[in-house]
Amino acid sequence: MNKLLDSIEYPEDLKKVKLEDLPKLATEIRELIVDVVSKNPGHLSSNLGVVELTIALHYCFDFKRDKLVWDVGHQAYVHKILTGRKSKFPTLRQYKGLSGFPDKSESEYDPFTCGHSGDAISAALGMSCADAILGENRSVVAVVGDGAIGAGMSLEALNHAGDLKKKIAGDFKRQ
Ligand SMILES: Cc1ncc(C[n+]2csc(CCOP(=O)(O)OP(=O)(O)O)c2C)c(N)n1
Repeated sequence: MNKLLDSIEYPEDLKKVKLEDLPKLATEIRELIVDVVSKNPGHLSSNLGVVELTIALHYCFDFKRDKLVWDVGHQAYVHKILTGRKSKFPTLRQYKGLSGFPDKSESEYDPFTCGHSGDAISAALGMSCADAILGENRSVVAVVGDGAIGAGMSLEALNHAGDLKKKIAGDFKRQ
């Protein structure tokens, strides 16, 4: 049977998939992650937990223009698969292969190279402040897990974002 994932390289391909077919696509992405990560160890459950969330984000936003910032970033495998890196996915965390984290040098869809926890909201807020100076009107989304939201930096950044009233969106992942 043909896989939906075979027709998807970039988010513009994803946006052509019918809403009712998205659960099938989520299953195919999970199978790819389990297949690759079982041979080539990396973060498994963190990524299985964000399949639907990542599909929904790329379906609704345009991250060529909008900005998507992951906290820690070890949950970005689905994002990588949907943003032009599916064929390189088997090289994940290998020498000269795909990074296990978002990396600015890897893709225009990675606006922030990360690895530490607690910095996504601050980074997103900084981007939003820069947009205000540049006169850009776009969405900046920070994805923060339940482990990372408790970091002091996350809480400071929430406070800061609330004070500045910038247009950022936080998605708090449930597992
Ligand atoms: C500054 C910093 N401290 C500690 C860590 C170690 N660390 C790795 S993942 C993580 C928390 C992950 O929790 P969550 O964001 O909920 O992700 P998930 O449960 O999906 O793995 C932490 C604290 C880190 N990456 N950066």
